[in-house]
Amino acid sequence: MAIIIKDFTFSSLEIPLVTPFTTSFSTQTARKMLVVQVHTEVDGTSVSGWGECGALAEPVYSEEYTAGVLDVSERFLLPLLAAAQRDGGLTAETVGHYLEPIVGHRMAKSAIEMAVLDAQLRAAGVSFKDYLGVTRDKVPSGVSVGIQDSVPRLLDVVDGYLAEGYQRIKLKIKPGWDVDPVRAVREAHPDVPLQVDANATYTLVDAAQLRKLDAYDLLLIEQPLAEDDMRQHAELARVMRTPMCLDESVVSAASAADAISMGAAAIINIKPSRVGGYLEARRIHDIARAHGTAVWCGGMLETGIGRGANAALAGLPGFTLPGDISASSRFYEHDITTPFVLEDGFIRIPTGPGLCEEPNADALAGFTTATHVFPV
Ligand code: OSB
Ligand code: MG
Repeated sequence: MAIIIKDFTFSSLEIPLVTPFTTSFSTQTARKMLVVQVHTEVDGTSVSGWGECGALAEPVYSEEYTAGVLDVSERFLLPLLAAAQRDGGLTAETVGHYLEPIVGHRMAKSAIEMAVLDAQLRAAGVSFKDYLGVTRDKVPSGVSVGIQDSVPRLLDVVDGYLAEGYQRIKLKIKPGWDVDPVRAVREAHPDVPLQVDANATYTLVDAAQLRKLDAYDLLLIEQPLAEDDMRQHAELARVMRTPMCLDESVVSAASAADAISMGAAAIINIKPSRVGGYLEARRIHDIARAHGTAVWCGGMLETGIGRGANAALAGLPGFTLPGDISASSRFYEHDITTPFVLEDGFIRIPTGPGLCEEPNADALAGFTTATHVFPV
């Protein structure tokens, strides 16, 4: 089924967060992001597809940022797709191949591939769940808890999430906010599945401090060291009992294979946007599963566009740990699709055609600060 792409519309959105979200790299009060709509024609019928881009407004989580995504898309990525289309045979599955000449920029590539895949599946009337061959109907929901002003405040926030039914708590940590908050949460909740995420803010010199976390029965420690410190993660993993999990360092199936074979990751956080798209995310799942390495699905404060697609991905059998796939209300009072809700600690996997529900036009317009149309 050949797909003819007419144009891409990139909408710059600014969606307020219900509470500020603080990590080791920034405090966000609103999610500034790009949503992509592709207009296509499939077998003579007009179909549009939707994607969202994981990039933040500033290059503080990875080197990508929203303005850079717009620039590289307009200047390089979409012209490559236009050329591929003239040669014929463009499908969602070949988008990644045609974009390969451009180095990096995986979040930009991911958003583009996502929109094309959504259009293709919508045209075929196939859900992403069925496309992936997922048989589960729902996935367990975890929540990522930002750095708070004080330990008592953190305990209140965690209590609130547990009361809502979240099945696992992830605490953001940084130097000066690590052992004390972890100890406090563990003492208050001896049995809760608990893990930490440092967002690349420590160095191997901090190994003695990080080892103190071994006392709190954590599921994993996520990305304590820098993105390019794969070897150092392997060294740290050898001296810690807490399983090592990588996020930022795993940018592709190839780097996932490296991390596994080096002993740098016992567990991998798979974020489709970080690795260039849902198809590469599935390849990482497959490689990890073949090695017996557990994976779980991370998040980038997705709207309803990405959240449902993440839930479908996390339905694959290698996703054995709860993901950062929370209810929409974790971040947003108003989402741009029907909000995802917690049902006994689970998020339901969407079953409609495509990767997501079409966003509500009024909601989308309400959060849009700029629109950019790129003909292909
Ligand atoms: O490291 O997992 C991360 C959010 C933005 C950037 C990086 C990360 C996160 C989260 C939140 O932890 C995950 C989510 O619930 O979307
Ligand atoms: Mg992380």
